[in-house]
Amino acid sequence: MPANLTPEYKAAEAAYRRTREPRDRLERLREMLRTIPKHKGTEHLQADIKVRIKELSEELEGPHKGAAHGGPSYIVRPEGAAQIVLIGPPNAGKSLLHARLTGSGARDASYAFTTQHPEPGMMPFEDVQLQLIDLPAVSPEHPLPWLANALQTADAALLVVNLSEPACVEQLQSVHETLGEKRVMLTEHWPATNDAARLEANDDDPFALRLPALLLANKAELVADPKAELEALRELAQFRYSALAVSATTGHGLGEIAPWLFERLGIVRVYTKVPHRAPDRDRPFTLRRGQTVRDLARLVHQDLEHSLRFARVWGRSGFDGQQVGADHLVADGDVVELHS
Ligand SMILES: Nc1nc2c(ncn2[C@@H]2O[C@H](COP(=O)(O)OP(=O)(O)O)[C@@H](O)[C@H]2O)c(=O)[nH]1
Ligand SMILES: [Mg+2]
Repeated sequence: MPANLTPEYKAAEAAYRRTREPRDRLERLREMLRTIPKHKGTEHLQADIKVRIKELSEELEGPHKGAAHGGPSYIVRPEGAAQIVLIGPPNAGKSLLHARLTGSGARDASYAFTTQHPEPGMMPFEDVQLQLIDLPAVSPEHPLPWLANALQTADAALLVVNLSEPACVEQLQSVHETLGEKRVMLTEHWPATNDAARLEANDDDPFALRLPALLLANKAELVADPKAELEALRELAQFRYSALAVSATTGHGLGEIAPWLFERLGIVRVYTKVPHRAPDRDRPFTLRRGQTVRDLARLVHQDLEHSLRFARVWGRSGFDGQQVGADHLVADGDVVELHS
């Protein structure tokens, strides 16, 4: 990182890292370019910022052939409790897994084989939804110039491999290399809290992206001893991700995926209520471990964050009806009454 960056630039960069909405990101990038000290030491970074601005503005403004309204087709607006991407070599079963997990069963494998751009879908877990995005294969043969931008909105990745494929080790290596060239790193480390996620992203490189990953060893029904095979793969490929042996065809192991993600992402469901009324149990607000009543207020309504006086909490994070302040940490299943 260039040494003499100004506080103004650093603030712009921090704002960029915090932002997920693509248009806001573009704004922040322009702010970074505007504020970066223009000297020799920052030339590389300036060039990087310009490339990102170009890519993102083309993505947002350029009409795409495939897109219905000429809008963005490669960046999927986050919906639900978290956004998770399916990443892996060709033919690993990403699209079939996507179809099975999101219930978009209409798409058969012959169609899925032609995955060309991100395909969103929702994977239900209890009363929340996780957004699952099917992606084209990540391999040197199929360059995806938009991939780094498309991954910026993701919270995590499911790294899918074909356990019965003899070239699996090489394929994994090639996925890692291809992502690495785009400064995307998959990590076995899932941040314990929302704040930790932000701090860990605080790398020297503002464009480096670290995505927590769970490895899915798919087509497990094709091998005699999936457990042993998976351990052998772990040895050979030297990965440290948590891994599940699954089969998109038989459905084996698929039920474990959503609960695993829910837990490791630290998703926290909060049900709101108004005084003297029953809580709204239909649709929880979803936050992350480490978030507070203030974060909830912001989710409910922008203005509420500032007008909030106190809250009452029922559930794990407080005794029944306990009065708490804005900094109170919320816990999964809490019922919260916001008072402004
Ligand atoms: N035997 C078996 N075949 C699978 C499994 N999952 C996917 N397939 C098949 O593998 C091929 C590639 O699947 P696809 O989902 O298109 O892979 P993608 O390229 O990673 O999206 C298709 O013929 C699928 O039917 C599985 O768990 N077991
Ligand atoms: Mg596919």
